Amino acid sequence: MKRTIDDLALFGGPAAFLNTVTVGRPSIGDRARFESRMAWVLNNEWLTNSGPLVSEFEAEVAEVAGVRHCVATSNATVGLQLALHAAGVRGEVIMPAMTFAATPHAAAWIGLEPVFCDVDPVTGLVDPDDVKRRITERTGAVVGVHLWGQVAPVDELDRLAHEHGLTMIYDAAHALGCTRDGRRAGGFGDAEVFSFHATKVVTSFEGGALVTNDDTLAARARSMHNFGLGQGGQVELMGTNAKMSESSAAMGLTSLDAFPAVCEHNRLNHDLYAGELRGVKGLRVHELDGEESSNYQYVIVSVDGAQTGVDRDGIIAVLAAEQVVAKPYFSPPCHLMAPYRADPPPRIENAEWLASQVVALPTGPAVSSEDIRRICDVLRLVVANGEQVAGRLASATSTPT
Ligand code: T4K
Repeated sequence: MKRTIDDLALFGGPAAFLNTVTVGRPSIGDRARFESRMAWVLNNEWLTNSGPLVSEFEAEVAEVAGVRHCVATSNATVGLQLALHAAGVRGEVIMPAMTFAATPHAAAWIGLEPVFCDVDPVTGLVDPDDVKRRITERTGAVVGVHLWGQVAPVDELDRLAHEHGLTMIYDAAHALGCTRDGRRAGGFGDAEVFSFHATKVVTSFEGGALVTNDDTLAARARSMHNFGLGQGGQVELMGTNAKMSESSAAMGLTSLDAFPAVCEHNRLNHDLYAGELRGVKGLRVHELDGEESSNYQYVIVSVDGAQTGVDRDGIIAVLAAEQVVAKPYFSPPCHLMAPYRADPPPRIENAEWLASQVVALPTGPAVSSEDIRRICDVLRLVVANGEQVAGRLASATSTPT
């Protein structure tokens, strides 16, 4: 255990971990089961284009989400494009500034115009009142984001979209298995899109899924994700190639098998972090509503630099030296990213404030209780000596090499 800041790896001590502990380690599930599924795929010689494992994966995701339709995609970014395109959206798309770049990219890449709105300062979820303020005659859709395993205020957003005749899509990349008022993410708005990227709670290597209860939208999306081909094999719609492969579905099914156990492991990890960091001045573990279900795939901590003495980026640097990869999900907010930054940029206050403070700490099946205790030991030591650590960090970065 480290006793003084000289023991920190950044200042010459041994690293707390021999092997990197990181945010985003994949939940691959039972490896033997994956290998047998892959052997089956190879024997079957059907690798993509709506194969049997993709169909099975779609049925399982639809069941988890409690929806009628699921179209598996190659990733969530194209899934969002597919949703917006299949719904015929034009013009501006309102979305929170506090999200991953994929949300605005998906819209901008197909010629739509992202318009960023603010979020709730506590939950980080999209603020429906600010969405309302930003609706113009050019608005075509709203994209709500279910951030960090919490479901956005869907009733307010769905109502707003309905009143203004807008398409309502949810970026549900973080929200498989999560609920709002006991209702699972999946059936809200016109469509929702999950991510099954390597770093997500269920992974298919790369992958996503558009889910909906809208029969027409589902049929259009299914055709469009396969070049716009119709039942008869003729091109009927303008489409793209957004298909999931059989190998991805083999991984997705195996990862899904482990999903309940992984959620439980993540919940225990989250609670352990909260307990270990309770009372540490300036560090706050983001709480999730205990009445709702969550996959707990991110453990988010807010760092109030005025209290800790060392800011969020300093803490990330200290942890990195200890072989702990923590990530600032999501910083900067999207309206300050190069492709979207106006001159001068608008102020989107809550999103900016949150983005300057938040850091995601390692969790997932590869992260044990012992790992978490060791990470929290480092954090407590850093905060107890915040100004000294910040001073030494500053002189280390200003020393010419
Ligand atoms: N909407 C939202 C709100 C999202 O958060 C995302 C994706 C999307 C939409 C789009 O979904 P996809 O189109 O990707 O399906 C990662 C992911 O690439 C991205 O999918 C994810 N959100 C975002 C939050 O995180 P990076 O740049 O932080 O990834 P990277 O490569 O730095 O990985 C993070 C850590 O994960 C690494 O330090 C180590 C670990 N890792 C990563 C990979 C890829 C592994 O252990 N194994 C791996 O294979 O963006």
